[in-house]
Amino acid sequence: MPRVRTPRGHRRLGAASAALTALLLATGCGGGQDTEQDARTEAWEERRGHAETAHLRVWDAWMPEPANPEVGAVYLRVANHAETDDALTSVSTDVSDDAEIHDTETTDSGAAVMRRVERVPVPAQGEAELAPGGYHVMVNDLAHPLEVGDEFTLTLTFASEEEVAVTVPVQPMTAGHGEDSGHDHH
Ligand SMILES: [Cu+2]
Repeated sequence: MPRVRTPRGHRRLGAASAALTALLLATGCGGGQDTEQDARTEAWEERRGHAETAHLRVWDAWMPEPANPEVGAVYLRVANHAETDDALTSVSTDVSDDAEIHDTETTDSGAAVMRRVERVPVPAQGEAELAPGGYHVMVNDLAHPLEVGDEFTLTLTFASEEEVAVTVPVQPMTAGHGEDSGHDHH
């Protein structure tokens, strides 16, 4: 924010913030036509965890409030800025000693089943998404039940030996999965 020292500072700040709002509306992908639900979803999304190293960026990290008090799933996105392929190979948290990387598969009978995987590929100059219906971090044996508003630290270790620690907020299941937003697909 610009510092305004004149006696009319309040009015000038007001004008500056109106200009900022206009700028955000002009550049936002919602275009000001969001419904209330979309606005609430975006407010949750803004509070999701993010972290960065020289070559990796992690963002959109969150856990839907677990229905089962002992097990939760973490979703997030990873971008690899390096010229070489990388992969997420292990995970750990401060709320459980038992966190795993899972994928979700649909069986021949149409049931969704999860299985543990050793790695999530993150291609050079590319991205990986951990999202409902696909890859996720499964946090088993939670030390205590997690509720909306709680947060914890998730440490991601990559094949490149880079480590990224990201804060994961617990959010309502209804905070949105991004699957219908269309914003993030290339
Ligand atoms: Cu799982």
